[in-house]
Amino acid sequence: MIIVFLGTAGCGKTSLTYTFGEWLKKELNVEVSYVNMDPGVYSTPYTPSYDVREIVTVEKLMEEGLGPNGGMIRAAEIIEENIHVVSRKINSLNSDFTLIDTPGQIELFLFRPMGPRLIEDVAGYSPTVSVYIIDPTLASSSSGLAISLTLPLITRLRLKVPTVSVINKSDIPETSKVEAFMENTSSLEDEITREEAGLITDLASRYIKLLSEFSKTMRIVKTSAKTGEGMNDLYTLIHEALCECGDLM
Ligand SMILES: Nc1nc2c(ncn2[C@@H]2O[C@H](COP(=O)(O)OP(=O)(O)OP(=O)(O)O)[C@@H](O)[C@H]2O)c(=O)[nH]1
Ligand SMILES: [Mg+2]
Repeated sequence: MIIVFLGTAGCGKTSLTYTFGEWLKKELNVEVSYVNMDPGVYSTPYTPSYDVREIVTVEKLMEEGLGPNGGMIRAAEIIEENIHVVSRKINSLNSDFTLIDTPGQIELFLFRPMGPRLIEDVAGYSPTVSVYIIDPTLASSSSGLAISLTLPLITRLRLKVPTVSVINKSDIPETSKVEAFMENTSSLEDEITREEAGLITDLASRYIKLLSEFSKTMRIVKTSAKTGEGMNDLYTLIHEALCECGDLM
């Protein structure tokens, strides 16, 4: 099974990849391979079985004169040119679970061809699910949460694999505000209406309706890569998502 972790910069992709992988090894006694797809990372808490920095690093491109953003974009282009090499290497990993950690800037993986092409290649080979990580620090205002809930839908649309959502950093106080909104979407709608004014109110209200319609079956769990909370729930959620789409029976 392949599990891809993605989310906005600093939401805890690398930490959760590691904490979840170690939990799988300890609790389920299974073999786990880690894959690093972030050409910009300096170090990872796990030892990658495949590391895209074999192909390119942002650091090297910056030494050659590019700035940090130019470096990331060029790195993404180089990875895209080599994407079939990357997917072949990932497909040849022979573990029960392969966990893929993605670049800090979500747009590199999701909005450019890199992520969709890679996932198309690996999902043809193994059951694949993506885990969209919501950062509570970005989701503790009503419009911030609305945006955070849209990104898993966009992820599902772009990667075309089952996508589950988690609120990571459950150990920080912002999480309870996010939870309160999640429990009552009509309060979220009211809050957005209060936050915004005029024409935007209508947009906000329709937007929330759209989100609730598409999120009906979307159960969100809380995790903390720091304390280890919620790993069992995340595992169950991933399993449910794959069973529902028929990839696992
Ligand atoms: N309190 C708390 N902090 C966390 C948690 N998960 C990650 N962090 C912190 O959030 C910061 C970013 O964590 P990373 O795991 O590097 O996040 P990332 O999404 O991989 O970051 P980029 O790849 O740079 O976008 C670090 O300071 C982590 O220690 C968590 O569950 N709780
Ligand atoms: Mg990272």
